[in-house]
Amino acid sequence: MREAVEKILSGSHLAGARLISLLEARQSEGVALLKQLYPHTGAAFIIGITGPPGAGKSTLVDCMITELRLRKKRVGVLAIDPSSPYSGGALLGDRVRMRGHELDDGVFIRSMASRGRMGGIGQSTREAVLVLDAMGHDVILIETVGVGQDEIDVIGVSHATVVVSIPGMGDDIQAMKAGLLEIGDVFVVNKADLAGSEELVRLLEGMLHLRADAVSSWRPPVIQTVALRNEGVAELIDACFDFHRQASASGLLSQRIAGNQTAFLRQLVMELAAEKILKPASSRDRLAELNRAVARREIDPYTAAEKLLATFFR
Ligand SMILES: Nc1nc2c(ncn2[C@@H]2O[C@H](COP(=O)(O)OP(=O)(O)OP(=O)(O)O)[C@@H](O)[C@H]2O)c(=O)[nH]1
Ligand SMILES: [Mg+2]
Repeated sequence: MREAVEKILSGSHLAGARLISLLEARQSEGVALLKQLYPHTGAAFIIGITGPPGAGKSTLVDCMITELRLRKKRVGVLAIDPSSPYSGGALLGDRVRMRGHELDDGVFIRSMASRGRMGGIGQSTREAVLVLDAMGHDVILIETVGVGQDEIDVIGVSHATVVVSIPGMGDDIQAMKAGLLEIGDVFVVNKADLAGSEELVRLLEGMLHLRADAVSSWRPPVIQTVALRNEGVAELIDACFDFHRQASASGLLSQRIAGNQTAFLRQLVMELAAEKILKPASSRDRLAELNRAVARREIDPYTAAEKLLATFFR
């Protein structure tokens, strides 16, 4: 155990990858390691990159890695894949597009299934981020598709959120108004080589103008990029660091981190409680018994749940 902890702290890719796999498989051995690593986390700057499928997020992340390496930052990347719960598919796509960094010791890239055994990306992503943090990465990039719960979860672990959009999104922008527009700290109009990018920038700026940020005076910038040609990427990285500086100074960041932490802790408490309550054989028998009574309409499910809990909390 000591050895594994030291390997991870020294940045070993192999040890890091192994631990993330353990955590994904919900092995208690993984949690034991994470407990020891936790005091060594907290230094990384965590950036979530979200946006619709095909917006160029992976291409952009690839450029961001290059730019961050020029600035001597060690970079960890998590690519959250929504489509394939186990492997293959888009995972391969992301690997192929980020392949240029494979031989760079300062870059660690990991693809993760968005829906693990417990459902939802929340926990495994959070745990993987802790591993990447403990490995000594200065910046952690998390790519997720902005289609629903996944990006909401990813905000729950990020310090800054980059929302990527592309010209010609049309109605999608309206949908964005409700969701993604509220969560972005930095906005990117990628594929700025295509027609309609100036219009999209103006539209976004107009909509962002209406956004009320209570805590900070940060005005989310809209940055045009052509990820295919590595254009606008330095500006994007500058904007992320600017946000980090301002949000640190204003207290927004510590407030966000505290909120994220509370959510994590609550989630762990609920999982532990559920396990303690539902796992024992006696509980399973009692549950089956109550279930039969519910089916016969002798008891309603609410009362049944209360009865089961009552045996634990008197
Ligand atoms: N014209 C143009 N095409 C781009 C640009 N950036 C990326 N692309 C292309 O857009 C396509 C999708 O790029 P990805 O990086 O895979 O997009 P993604 O958002 O990661 O896609 P998913 O992970 O599948 O949601 C690829 O064919 C890229 O080559 C750009 O700046 N301009
Ligand atoms: Mg991608």
